[in-house]
Amino acid sequence: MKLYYLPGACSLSDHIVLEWIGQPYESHHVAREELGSPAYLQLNPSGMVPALQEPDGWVLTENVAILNYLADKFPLAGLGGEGARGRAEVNRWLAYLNSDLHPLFKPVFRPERFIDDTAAQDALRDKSIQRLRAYYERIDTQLHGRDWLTGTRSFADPYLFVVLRWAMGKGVDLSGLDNLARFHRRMMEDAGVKAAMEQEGL
Ligand SMILES: N[C@@H](CCC(=O)N[C@@H](CS)C(=O)NCC(=O)O)C(=O)O
Repeated sequence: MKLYYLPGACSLSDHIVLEWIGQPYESHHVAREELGSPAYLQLNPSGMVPALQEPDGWVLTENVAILNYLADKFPLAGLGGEGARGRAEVNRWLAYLNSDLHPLFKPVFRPERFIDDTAAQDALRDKSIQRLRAYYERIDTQLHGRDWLTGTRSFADPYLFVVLRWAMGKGVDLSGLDNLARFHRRMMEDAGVKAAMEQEGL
C-alpha cells in the first residue's frame, strides 16, 4: 500500500491511521507542482491528496473512503467502531469534519480561488476563521468526558487532529476549549502520530 500525501494536509489522518494499524506501507510526498501532472491525475483526477494505491494498481481516493477501507481491511486495529452503530458514530463525526468543517478552511488557505479582489480575500479569510470557532465548540462539547470523539479511538480522531493543527496555525480562537487542548496534547504524545509527523517533516 502506498499513501500519496502533502505534509500536514488531510492525508496526515491516513498516515496516522496507517501507523496505528502497524502493517507495512509506503508513503509518497507529492510535490505541489506534481498535483496537476498527467501522472498524478491518473491516480486522482481531482489533483488532490490523499490517494491510496494497492500493489495491484488499484487506487482509492476520497479521505472518507480511504479511512473506512483501512478500518475494514485491518479490523484488528479496532479503528472502525463496534458494530453498525459504532461505525455510524465514527462516520457521523468523520462527515462533520470532512463535509462541514474542512471546506471552511478552503477560503482560509486559498481565498484567491473564490474571489479576485485582494481586500475581499482578506475579509473572506477573516470571516471563515471567525465562523470556524463554533465548529470547534461543538467538538469540544462532544469531547467532554471522552478521550476520543466517539469514546473509543477511531479513524475519525486523526482527522480531528489534522483540522486542529490547521486551526492553531491559522489563529482560530480556541480559547477555553479545554477538552480539545487535552485531546491535542494526547495526540502529540502518541507514538503513531509522532512517527507520521516525522515522516512528513512536521
Ligand atoms: N474531497 C477530497 C478533498 C481532499 C482535499 O481537500 N485535499 C487537499 C489537501 S487537505 C488538497 O489536496 N489540496 C491541494 C489543492 O487544492 O491544490 C477528500 O476528502 O479526499
